[in-house]
This record gives sequence, C-alpha cells and structure tokens, in this order.
Amino acid sequence: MKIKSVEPLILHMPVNRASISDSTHSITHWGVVGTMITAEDGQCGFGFTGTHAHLPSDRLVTSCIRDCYADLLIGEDANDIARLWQKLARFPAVQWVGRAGITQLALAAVDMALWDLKARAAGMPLWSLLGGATSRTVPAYNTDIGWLSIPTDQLVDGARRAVEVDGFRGLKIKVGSDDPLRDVERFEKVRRAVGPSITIAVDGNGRWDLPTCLRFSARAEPLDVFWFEEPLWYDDIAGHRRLAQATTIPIALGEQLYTAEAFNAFLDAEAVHFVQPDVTRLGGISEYITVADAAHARRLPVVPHVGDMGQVHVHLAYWHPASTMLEYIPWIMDWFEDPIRVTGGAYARPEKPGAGSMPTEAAIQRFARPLG
Ligand code: 0YR
Ligand code: MG
Repeated sequence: MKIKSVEPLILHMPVNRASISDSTHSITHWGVVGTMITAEDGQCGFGFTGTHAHLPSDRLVTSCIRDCYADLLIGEDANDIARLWQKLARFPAVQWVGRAGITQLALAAVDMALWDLKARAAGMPLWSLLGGATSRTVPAYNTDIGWLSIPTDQLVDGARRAVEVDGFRGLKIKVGSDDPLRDVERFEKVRRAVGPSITIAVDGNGRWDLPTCLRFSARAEPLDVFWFEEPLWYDDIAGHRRLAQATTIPIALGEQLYTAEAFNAFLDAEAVHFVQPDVTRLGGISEYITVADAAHARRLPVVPHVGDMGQVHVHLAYWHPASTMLEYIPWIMDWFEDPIRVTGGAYARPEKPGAGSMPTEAAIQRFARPLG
C-alpha cells in the first residue's frame, strides 16, 4: 500500500454552547487539525490533533505536515507504521527543532492517519486490529457538566441530570479559581446533590501553586475526590510528588506530556496515580501504547485525555487492559463517520473499520479553514 498523497486539513468545529472555560483556557471551537493520507489504490486514512482552534498555531502544525513530513512519507509503504514513526520522529533536522510541541502534534496526526488507513484496509475496527477487546464495557465520565464557566446552580443541576437522567457514574469538575474555597464549595454542593456513590474528579489544568493545592486538598479530602488532575504546572515532577505525599487524593496527569520518557519520570517519582496519555499529543497511537504499557506494568489505571473527543481513544480503551474509563465531552461526534455513542454512562464499542478518526464529507465542506 504505497502512499500517494498527504493532505493537511484544519477544521474548526463549534463546542455545544457559546464558549467554555477551565482555569487556563476559554474556547468557542475545537480544532481538528491533521491530515488525510491516501494510498495508490485509493484507500485513505485520517489523523488529527485536537486544538483550541487558533488558526495561526493550527497552521504551524499543518505546515510541519506539509513541508517536513509529507516528503518523508510519499512513496513509502503505509503498512510500515513503526518504521515510519521512527523515520519521522528521528529525522535529524526536524528533531533538532522538535521532539515536543508542534512537531509532535503533527507526528500524532500522521501516525493516527496511518493506523486509520491500516484498520480500514483490513476491514477491522482499530481495537480489533490491535489484538481484541479486553473490556466488556468502557464507563464514561462526564467532563462537560463541570466547566469553570458554569455558574454553581447550573453546575449542580447539570451534575444531577447527568447522573439521574443520563446514567453517568462518574463526573469531573473544573477547579483553579482565584479562591480555592470557591471550588471546595462547588464540589461540596455537587457531592450533596449526587450522593456518595458517584465518583467525582477535579481538574485544575495546571493553574495553582503547591500551597494552594495543599490548601484545597486538605479541605476537599473528606468529600471523597476521585482524583486531582493537573494540580500543578505540567512539567513540575517534584511538586506533584510532594503533593502526592501530602494528600490521600490520587493525582492524575498526562494530557500535556509529549513523550514516553516524560511519563516515565512521573511514574518513577510516584507523582501520578491515574495515567492520562492522549494520542493527539503523544506522537500518536504508537507512543500511546508505550505509555499505556508502562503504566500497566506498574498496575496503574490508564484514563486517556480526549483531545480527539473520544473518537480514537474509545478503541484504545476497549483494547488496552490498563484502561478503566474514558472522559466524555460531547461536542463534535456528529461530524465523524463513526461517531462515539454513550448511553447509560458507558461508551458503545465501535464496530466500523478504522480508528474512528474520519470526519464526514459534510464536516470538511462546512468547517475547513484555509491552510495559508
Ligand atoms: C478545554 N480535560 C481537559 C479543554 C480539557 C480542557 O480547554 O481542552 O479543559 O482538555 O483538561 O481533561
Ligand atoms: Mg484535564
């Protein structure tokens, strides 16, 4: 299956309300930024990274694909994913300016497109191609009820509805307000509304410092916090270790890490309990597997962050034995050929061939932005 073309694409898809915020980001659209890869026999695959739909930075990713990676891919055998990953990730001139950031996001998109192509050509869903499902079900936890921009009364209503009407058993609430006591109060109200048996995680998106995290944790501990996600700045291994030692609340992180080595550093420091790789940042499905296996070797749970809004991670969650549940943010699934489906608080297992990453023709017509 020789690669004939590598065509980058930027799609900006609206979120399900005017805008949402966590402690560090405010967004109106989700960016689906990646590439179609087409083989000489006409079969194709699509892969992407997830962005905050900022066109100038999205263009850095597509220009890396178009100007650096495309030439390295055209004419190659699309089946050789491991070899091509090495070829791109270790290409000296690109590695000199990359190894993380833009070049890694671009690599993630290429790698995902190759896996999608391979699975589609094989007529198998990705989880099946990878070795079959080890889970009978993948519980979904709801992040979309918990944005920091949602006023407290609506937060409580939304949480109650997610549990009572939609059947979710897991929720996540954004924290990282100027005053951590506000976040303790919001958590307390949600806890009171949904009862003791629902798991509720919190996510700080890296905003607070260690003293603020310690203050929040001491007050939140008795309320049963399932995990504290990205409490501190993303690269602060020592800080996360100290927090992990000081609180009984488990630490979750990984959505901002680019390499297996970065995960290993947190794992070795015992600074993380819930491991959250994301195929859209980590150099794709190939490197995700390395990280998930490293977590599994330590018998730690893997709960991916969904930069793909779950489209691809649902395959990995059904397949990989370390997966325990998957984040749910229902923004963009209607624009994919094989949309994620969550009912009764669990992800349906996808059955169509591919990695779940292919946008519909209508989505491309409607949301494509100029590459520049
Ligand atoms: C919104 N999930 C996250 C979204 C989300 C961010 O900016 O990107 O909150 O990625 O932390 O766990
Ligand atoms: Mg997060």
